[in-house]
Amino acid sequence: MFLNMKSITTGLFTAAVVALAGCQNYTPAGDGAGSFDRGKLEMSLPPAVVEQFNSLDSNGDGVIDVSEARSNSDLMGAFGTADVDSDRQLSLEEFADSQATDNN
Ligand SMILES: [Ca+2]
Ligand SMILES: [Ca+2]
Repeated sequence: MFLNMKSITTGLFTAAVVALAGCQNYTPAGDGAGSFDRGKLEMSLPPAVVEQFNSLDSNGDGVIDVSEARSNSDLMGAFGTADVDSDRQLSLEEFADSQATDNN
C-alpha cells in the first residue's frame, strides 16, 4: 500500500514536471490568431492593394505608420480619414478600405 502510494505520487510529480516543461517549450506559430486573420484578409483583397500596402510598409511590421505614409502624398492626405481607429497607423484593413473609397 505504501509503495503503491509512493509510486502514484512519483508518477504525478513526473507528469507535472513534464507538463511544465511542455508549457515552457510551447511557442505559438507566428503571432497567433492575428496572422491567420491577416492571411484571410490578404486572400480576400485585390493583390495590387496588398502589394501596395507591403511596399509602403517599409519596415515590414504589418502597419503603415505616419513616417511610411509620407512617401505617398495621396496616402498622407487621406491618412486621418483612413485611420479609422486613430492609432496613427494604417492596418491592411484600413488601407484597403481607404483604397476602396478613394476613387469615387
Ligand atoms: Ca510599418
Ligand atoms: Ca489605425
